[in-house]
Amino acid sequence: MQGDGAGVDPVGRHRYIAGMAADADPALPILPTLPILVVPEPLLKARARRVQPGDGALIRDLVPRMFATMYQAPGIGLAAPQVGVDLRLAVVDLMPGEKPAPLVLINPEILAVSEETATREEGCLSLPGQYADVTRPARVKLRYVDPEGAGHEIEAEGLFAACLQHEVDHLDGVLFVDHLSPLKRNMILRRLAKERRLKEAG
Ligand code: K2U
Ligand code: ZN
Repeated sequence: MQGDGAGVDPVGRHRYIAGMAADADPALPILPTLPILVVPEPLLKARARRVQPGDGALIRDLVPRMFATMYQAPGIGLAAPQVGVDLRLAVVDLMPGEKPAPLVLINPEILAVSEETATREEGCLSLPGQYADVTRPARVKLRYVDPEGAGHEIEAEGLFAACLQHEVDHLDGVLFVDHLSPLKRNMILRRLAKERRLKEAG
């Protein structure tokens, strides 16, 4: 598919990103979203495998669905393991509402982090309803490959830096609760387990 790198054509990109704009052609297929895995799914704790050249077709199909899933959640980041796919791939869009700026991160690597740290409340689509203050390096340098195979190196700070680290963590089987004290981590995991039991009890 031709496109702007997010794996879809520019017109289609606007429509599926903006949630099928009013002028969308009703015949356009609505991209099915994917189920988001919730803790304690084992895949969320595993190290994902690197994307290989042979994964092109899978990525072209998966990336638009991951964006559709992320926008619907809503979220500003989503990692492939969260939708059950064992690949070092994540999508990010910090401004889904205003001017979408979708970013596809293939085999992302954090090259450097600042000494300075920043603390902000984080959530996670795989730990629904759970939030806690997480301290991370304030600035990061990230290397990644885009769907066209081009390499990139970017520097990020603020929410962007937190999001990039949060998504790369997912590819290493690390969740934001793993950065908390054992007490706080266990509190959140116990709350999730209780909510799951109540939901299953109906
Ligand atoms: O990976 C995910 O689970 C989506 C995360 C990404 C994220 C977490 C913490 C800090 C930045 C990004 C979020 O659930 S997306 C929801 C969200 C929206 C706005 C600001 C922070 C989190
Ligand atoms: Zn998350």
